[in-house]
Amino acid sequence: MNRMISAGRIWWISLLIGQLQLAGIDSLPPLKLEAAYPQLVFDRPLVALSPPAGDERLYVTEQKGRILILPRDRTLNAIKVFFDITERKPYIENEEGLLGFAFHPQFRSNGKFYVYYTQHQPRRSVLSEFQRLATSPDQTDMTSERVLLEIPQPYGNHNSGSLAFGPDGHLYVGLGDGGSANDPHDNAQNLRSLLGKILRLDVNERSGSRGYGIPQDNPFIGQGAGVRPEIWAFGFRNPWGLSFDSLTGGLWVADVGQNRWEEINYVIRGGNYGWNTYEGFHLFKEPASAAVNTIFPVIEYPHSQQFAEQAVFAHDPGLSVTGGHLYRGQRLRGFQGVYFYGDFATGALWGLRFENGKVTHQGTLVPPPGAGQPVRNISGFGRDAAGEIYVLAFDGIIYGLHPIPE
Ligand SMILES: [Ca+2]
Repeated sequence: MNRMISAGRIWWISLLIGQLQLAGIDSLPPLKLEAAYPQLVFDRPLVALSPPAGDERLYVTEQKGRILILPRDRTLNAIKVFFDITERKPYIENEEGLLGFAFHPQFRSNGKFYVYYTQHQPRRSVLSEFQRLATSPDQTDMTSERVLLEIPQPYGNHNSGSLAFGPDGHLYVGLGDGGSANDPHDNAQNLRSLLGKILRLDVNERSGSRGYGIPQDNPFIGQGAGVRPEIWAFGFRNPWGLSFDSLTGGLWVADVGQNRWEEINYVIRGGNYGWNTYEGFHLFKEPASAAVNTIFPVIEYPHSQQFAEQAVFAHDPGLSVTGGHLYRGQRLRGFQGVYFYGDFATGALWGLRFENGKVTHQGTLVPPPGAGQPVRNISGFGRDAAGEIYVLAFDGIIYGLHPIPE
């Protein structure tokens, strides 16, 4: 049973895998970042997306509680405030605020969308449905709120809140482990807690007293008293940037590490992604047997070169991963099928290609800003109706990606 092997052996296996995996990885060409909306500066932008059909405008969330509609003409500075809960003060601690946003797949006809935000006294995350105003579709009907779920949060960090609809029409919700450090309550491995999980909900149904339905093929239905049927996958610390590949329907998510390893994961039904027994490929907390059938990341990277000799992949260091999207756009030739991700602390942008269970390409697309240049904290990624990808940063800029002419 592989879960019974010792930490030392895990390390040795990791090193061996590393040598194998380092061998066959090709690089990717560099890109450059340019402000996509040169007239606009945002306050802590986190999510940018276009509605599912018929509207190519980008909607951008700000952590303090607004969703803004950006102009079609990107040279203009006219924005519309679509949604605003800033007076509810969701943003108090650094990782709190309006953290998640997703359009219902039938938004065009039903006007529904979903947000995830922090509230206090008591401290909790709220997952709610809203509807746009029938009479003024670029505004939200603030009386339309329907709370689907309130999740008590023991600490101010690791709230995740990343939302995405899958090709199955269900809403996937990323939840962090509850916060503090080390997952002190072991939430992520506990199937009776919603924390440290990715949930899968049917927003069109109701199940008993719940404000949502439980899809019949969720993996943990009937798995024991108190086991939460909402869970799709578990063992996450702070899943950030939940995203579906628009071509294959594959689910990708970053998981922010503690002190050593950042990771990118490909998520499958019922999967255990290891935390807090593993951080990346590395045993974090004895015993290894506490995490059953751990699925290791697609890729990991270290917090410093100090850990490089234990690394499974040759990869630049960073401190806090930001998950992005898999590219299916048209404008960046040679990047079809590349997953974009970055680091909040260093501002580096990377890409990787993952085929048949192996990383085939990986590279630094945009290096961190040099000494003396402004810091570019990459806080989120955007994707528009054409599948083009944007980088959101706390310098307030929404960046587009451009090839570097040869
Ligand atoms: Ca993991």
